[in-house]
Amino acid sequence: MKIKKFQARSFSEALTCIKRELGDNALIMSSEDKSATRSYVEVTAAVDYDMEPNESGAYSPPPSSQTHGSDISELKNEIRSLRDSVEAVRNMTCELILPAGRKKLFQFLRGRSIREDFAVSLVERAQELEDLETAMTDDMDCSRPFGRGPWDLSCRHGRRILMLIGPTGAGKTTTVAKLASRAVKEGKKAAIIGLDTFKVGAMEQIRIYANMLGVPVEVASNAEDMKMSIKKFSGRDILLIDTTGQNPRDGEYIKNLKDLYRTGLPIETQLLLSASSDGEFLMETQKHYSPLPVDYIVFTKTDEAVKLGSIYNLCRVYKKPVAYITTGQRVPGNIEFVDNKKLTNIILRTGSA
Ligand SMILES: Nc1nc2c(ncn2[C@@H]2O[C@H](COP(=O)(O)OP(=O)(O)OP(=O)(O)O)[C@@H](O)[C@H]2O)c(=O)[nH]1
Ligand SMILES: [Mg+2]
Repeated sequence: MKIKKFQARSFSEALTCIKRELGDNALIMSSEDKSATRSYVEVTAAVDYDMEPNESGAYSPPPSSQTHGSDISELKNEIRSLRDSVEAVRNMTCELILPAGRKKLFQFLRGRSIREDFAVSLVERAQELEDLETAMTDDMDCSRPFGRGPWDLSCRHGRRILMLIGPTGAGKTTTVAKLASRAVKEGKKAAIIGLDTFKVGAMEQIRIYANMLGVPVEVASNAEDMKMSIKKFSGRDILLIDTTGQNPRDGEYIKNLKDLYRTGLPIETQLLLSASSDGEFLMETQKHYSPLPVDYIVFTKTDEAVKLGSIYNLCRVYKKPVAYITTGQRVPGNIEFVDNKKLTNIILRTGSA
């Protein structure tokens, strides 16, 4: 076990240093507020040598063993329960460093799966629930890049080409249909381009939606095809491009997506992430998509999520504006264009009491 003392101006700053140096698995052993005499805080943290981050920031996996079928699922359950225990201990130790009166707010935020260092920094800025709302609202960004909203279909600035990317099953095709239906309702001329040639049946899915909405559809299998389809739809107000969902860890997949931008077309990219996914998966996933020029994040399946703190966590880490959220399977419908305040309220009201 490696034990180290950290001094910083605030507890959240100390936590950031601890995470950077010892990694996410570090445990806080003690803390002392020396601000009265020396204007700093002192926190002692420890990490097991096996859990120290390696050079790439990831943790070394334990040596592999001969495990199969039910053994693996048993192991997974055990790991999950261990992770819960570590989380509980970590929360307790974090609470220790907080000034009295802020612990309840901290627990409230953790009950919404707000990351512990973010929760500490929030309760340092907020005394009451209302202050918390304000602080979180300030941290969110549902703003409007390009001087227009994600759903300004007035097309004053010319036509829009929106491309939806994201991991498998995030809800890209369904959301393309929702957006197309909204465009049609607003009297706009929409068209769909399906780049989804990877999955069997994927094109049928988008064609069914397009027929249902009376919107033309083209299928493209590469960047050149896509360019031609975009040219073909030059008279349309809004083009919606549905892409193949694949494992974001697959470098070839990210490279193929990158090629699409070489066309030089003004494509706005929305990264769709399922709010019901594991927080760790979301953080990891956004890293894999970061080489791409993502303009907005979209959180889908917010209706299925038990907690929505990962939306806040991701907004703080990724610093991309949220375009909208989706709230169910229904097409049309089940899509909400939220502002910072509304999104904060949704996050705060979803979770344990
Ligand atoms: N509960 C819920 N389900 C959703 C939402 N959006 C999409 N789904 C469902 O999620 C499943 C996958 O949706 P798709 O639109 O096919 O996802 P995709 O990202 O296109 O998937 P791939 O093309 O395979 O990568 C479908 O069953 C959708 O009905 C949502 O907001 N809430
Ligand atoms: Mg799809």
